Amino acid sequence: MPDFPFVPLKFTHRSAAEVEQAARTFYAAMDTRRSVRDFSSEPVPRSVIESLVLTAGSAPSGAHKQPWHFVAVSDPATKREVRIAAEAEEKENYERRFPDQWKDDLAPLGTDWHKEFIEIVPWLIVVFRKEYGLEEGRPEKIKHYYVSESVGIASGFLIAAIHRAGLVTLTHTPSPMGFLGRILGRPKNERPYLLLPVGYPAPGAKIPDLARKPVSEVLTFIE
Ligand code: IYR
Repeated sequence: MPDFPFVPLKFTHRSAAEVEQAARTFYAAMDTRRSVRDFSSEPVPRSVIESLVLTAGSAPSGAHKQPWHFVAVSDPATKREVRIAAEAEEKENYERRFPDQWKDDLAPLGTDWHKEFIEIVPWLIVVFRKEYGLEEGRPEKIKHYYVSESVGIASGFLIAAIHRAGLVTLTHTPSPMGFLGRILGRPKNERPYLLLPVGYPAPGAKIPDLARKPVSEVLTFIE
């Protein structure tokens, strides 16, 4: 046994039938999740954001380094600053940087450079990846492992938690998003990863009519 402490796993053994049922129920709940671009300004308590981020932070990570940081913004002036900077980048993307192929692929989503939702929504959660760790008053960098994978998984947990709480979000990646580190005053070891507006949908919100791939297309069994 290793020298570090180990504790017993807390685990409830479920029967095959119970596992079957639980897997189906969770799928049914998750399958109703949709990305939303049309938000209401209805407030969401800060305590909810804290619970959502606790769920995100329960994700596995390389060598348990937890290489993430979350910034939750409700301050109107900061949201405004983020919106102005995001729209400036997106305007450049849509008008000059995106190749035609990319714009064609986005057409079914009905997106453009306008991002009013950044100001309307009660909360923005900005996910940062920590390229390496830094400790108060120490110059050395703490090595982090599999940062993309770890932060991607944590973001997946966060999106699932937002959905299960009864709220909606959008995986928004204004690009390039260096402005988020500057506006939010993050240290040099952090890089912005995702911007998640979190709230309720606007009454009558519409979403694109998209279908998910059938399981036969995304799953291969070798038995
Ligand atoms: N970030 C831009 C463009 C965009 C890119 C992809 I890939 C999408 O799936 C959706 C949007 C925007 O938010 O408009």
